[in-house]
Amino acid sequence: MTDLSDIISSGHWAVLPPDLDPVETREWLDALEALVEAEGPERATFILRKLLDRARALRVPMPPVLNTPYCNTIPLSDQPQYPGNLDIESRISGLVRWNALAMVVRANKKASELGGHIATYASVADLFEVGYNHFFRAGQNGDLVYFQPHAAPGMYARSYLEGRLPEDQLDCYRQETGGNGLSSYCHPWLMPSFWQFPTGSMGLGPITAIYQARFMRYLENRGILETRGRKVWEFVGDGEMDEPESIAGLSLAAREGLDNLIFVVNCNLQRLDGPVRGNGSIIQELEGLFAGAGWNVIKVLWGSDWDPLFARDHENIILRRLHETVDGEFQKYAATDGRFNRENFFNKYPELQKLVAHLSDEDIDRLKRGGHDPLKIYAAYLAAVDHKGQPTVILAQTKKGYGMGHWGQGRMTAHQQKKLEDEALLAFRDRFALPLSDDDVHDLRFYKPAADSPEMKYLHQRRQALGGYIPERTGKAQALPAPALDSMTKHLEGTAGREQSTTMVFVQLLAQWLRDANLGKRIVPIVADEARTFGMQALFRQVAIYSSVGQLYEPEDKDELLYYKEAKEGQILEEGITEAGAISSWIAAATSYSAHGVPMLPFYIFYSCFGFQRIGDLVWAAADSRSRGFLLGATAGRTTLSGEGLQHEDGSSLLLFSTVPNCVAYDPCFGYELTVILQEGMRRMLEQQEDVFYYVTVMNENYVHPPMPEGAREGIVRGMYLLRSAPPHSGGGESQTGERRVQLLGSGTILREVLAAAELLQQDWNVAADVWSVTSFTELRREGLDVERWNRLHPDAEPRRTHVEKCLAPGAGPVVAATDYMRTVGDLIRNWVPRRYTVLGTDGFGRSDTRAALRDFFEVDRRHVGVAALKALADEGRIDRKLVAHAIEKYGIDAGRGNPWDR
Ligand SMILES: Cc1ncc(C[n+]2csc(CCOP(=O)(O)OP(=O)(O)O)c2C)c(N)n1
Repeated sequence: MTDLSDIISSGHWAVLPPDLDPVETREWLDALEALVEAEGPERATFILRKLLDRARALRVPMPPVLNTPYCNTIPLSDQPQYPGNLDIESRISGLVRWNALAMVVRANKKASELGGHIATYASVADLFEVGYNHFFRAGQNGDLVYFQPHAAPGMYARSYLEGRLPEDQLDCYRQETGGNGLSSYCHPWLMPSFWQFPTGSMGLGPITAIYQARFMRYLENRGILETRGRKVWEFVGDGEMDEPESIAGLSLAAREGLDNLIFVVNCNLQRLDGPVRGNGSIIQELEGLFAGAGWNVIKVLWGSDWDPLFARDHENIILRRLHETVDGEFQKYAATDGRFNRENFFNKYPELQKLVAHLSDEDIDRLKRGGHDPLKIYAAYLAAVDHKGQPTVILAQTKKGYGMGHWGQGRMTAHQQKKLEDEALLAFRDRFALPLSDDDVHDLRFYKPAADSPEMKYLHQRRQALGGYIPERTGKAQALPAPALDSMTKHLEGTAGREQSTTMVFVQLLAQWLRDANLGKRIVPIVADEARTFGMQALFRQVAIYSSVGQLYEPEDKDELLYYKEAKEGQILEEGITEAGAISSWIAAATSYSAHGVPMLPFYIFYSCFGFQRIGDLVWAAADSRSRGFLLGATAGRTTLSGEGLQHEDGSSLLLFSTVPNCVAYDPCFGYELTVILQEGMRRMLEQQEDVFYYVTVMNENYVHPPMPEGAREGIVRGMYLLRSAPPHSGGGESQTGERRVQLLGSGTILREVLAAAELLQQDWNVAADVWSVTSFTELRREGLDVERWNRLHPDAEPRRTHVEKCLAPGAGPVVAATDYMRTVGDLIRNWVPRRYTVLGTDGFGRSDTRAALRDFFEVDRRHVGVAALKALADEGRIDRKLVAHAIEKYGIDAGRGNPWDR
């Protein structure tokens, strides 16, 4: 008999090493069997551990222990009774398959550019159907299912049978602009009462599902919501497991013992272009990966009709043959018929040939892979649901394009297949015994049985038993009152000569809100190992760091007031160095109002450079998910984080965040601006329940903060307000109004340079400068575009004016803007600036130096702002051009040096 461990340890395609002393081997095995029989498996585990320890000490090379044979993890003897009606379920499944296929093919008959996928759902259909009929519990106390994105047609088709989507909507698959469409993939933004979790971008489903499961534990441990018993189901493709994000959270899931998490990997062995691991075995590889990370692994590889073959295979010849077979070859067997399989797979060894001698070629053709057999799937799901202490992954082997015959099944091109001719459709009908006439098939008619048919009754009964229908998304939760602005007066009154950074203002506000009786509990502070960088260590003690096991050690700094405190009910999510993990946590918290009916308010603070630029696709997923919460880009700007250099200094995050339609971005300079912005954000997200989220920059530069000017609130929120009016003319020379006057715009810390430039202009050149604080170029642009569009579409109406125009039109003189970001940021409002407009910014590579040197280098300091203003006045003919040259000389500016972005 072939020894299993030899098969596995020798790789899945290598030849077995010979057994040099079979009698001795037998004795060892007999001893083990006797031990298990007499004293049970726990005792056997103990002995094996002892043996392994001894072997290690004797330097015996260890066999790989993370892989098991290429067969089902759950033996037939442990398989539970199937609780459903297999016959009816199979008919329902066939109908869902048909309607999904018809929907895609109909859309592509209309316009082939619409696209869509058939083969993914065809492979995963049975995995979903068992879930729908027996496991997925609906409602806000139910399970959370992350759907494999390219299987979306199947979810629409099932919802159609369930009466949740009308037929005319099925006919609008991928035709959304008319308002009645079905989105290509799972997009809550586009179908807000249907999809919960956006998974269309590969890899984001797995990582966000893991952090969702962890967040549910957090809610439970903090006493906010009972989540026990609820499961997170994540359906992922085997190709999708290539994504770094897919595997990024695996060890966290195991470390946290997330037995509320079940991954189902649809191992159809193919991705888009071809096999996932043509020359290897993706299932064995994933088994090792998940087991190594500490997961419970259940392999569902072969259907029930393989059971008798395995039972008769006393020589393990099937396994030997399976382990020789690489995935590229398995794919070929999926794409070919029973005869080919017999000749090429089974006839390789006479013993194997004999094992299937009683089967016809058709029987061999029908041998199922485990992921297509409800009995095997059910057994795996039940074991996963019952498993304690670890997350479970189910590796389900399927065929891509299952049931699509030689038009699709196992074909290299299966993924892209979205058009099928009549012949293929008729074969599909026959394959799944669908109650359709040839005409029905030809016309691609959707099929829904009568309401009182056994299928429909069964389908509804099963869903009712599981609490309702999924997917379903809730958009509203209890509104939470935002703390009033007058509870924050400390930060509105300025710092009275004391220097402070906006990061510190934020941390103080956060500490205050954490003590708020209504809101405090709902706040979720999140960091990716940067709390100390942002001066947040006081919060360690105030609200503690969340740890599912509390604190099992005495922290090194226990004697200090603000020691590193971990606690089971801790509030801070200290994610470690994983921006992808931290934003995934943030998404879970920011969508808790929907997924759990419990609004939470996450504040994730990070190095702004490691924000969008690092995890931009997750930000889009957050937006799609209708997240509500705050992202704080700290140490923001190209020149404020002076010493850190090229990969730390951010000059583009505001621009990048502004590309996301429901992200509201601000770049405040002063504490009162930040306070107003955060308060307004809370009001919109918590009270008004608007589906927006905020990106706000905070800086580490210390300076004095003035009190909030009277009436500035509205302008701060809209994006721009007058901060400093030029003092009245002090007499002598020409009039300042009109002639020697400029409008200066600044944001973030560069606003202070702009204010200083106004002083220089006044003192050195007798130029009056009004200074505008621009808290958000991006919001000004949004409003500008909105007004512009309205005017375009209402040519006969009184034209509306943008906030920028309203602010700047009454003033005089050219306009100059400076920010700590690329010039494009200042340029965002160019359309509505009513006069000559010059923009300064920090285009180029970041580098290390002092702030003063960097602002000189990027040409955004007070001197450069002053020179830009003088140049604009000269171009307008309002001052002598020579003054500009004088200024350049006076300020020691080297006009001969190259552009900062070239250096
Ligand atoms: C981030 C990302 N990259 C690429 C794609 C394009 N894409 C869509 S499906 C697919 C192949 C998926 O293969 P697999 O995960 O094995 O799923 P299957 O359809 O085979 O079940 C690819 C590359 C995507 N959706 N997202």
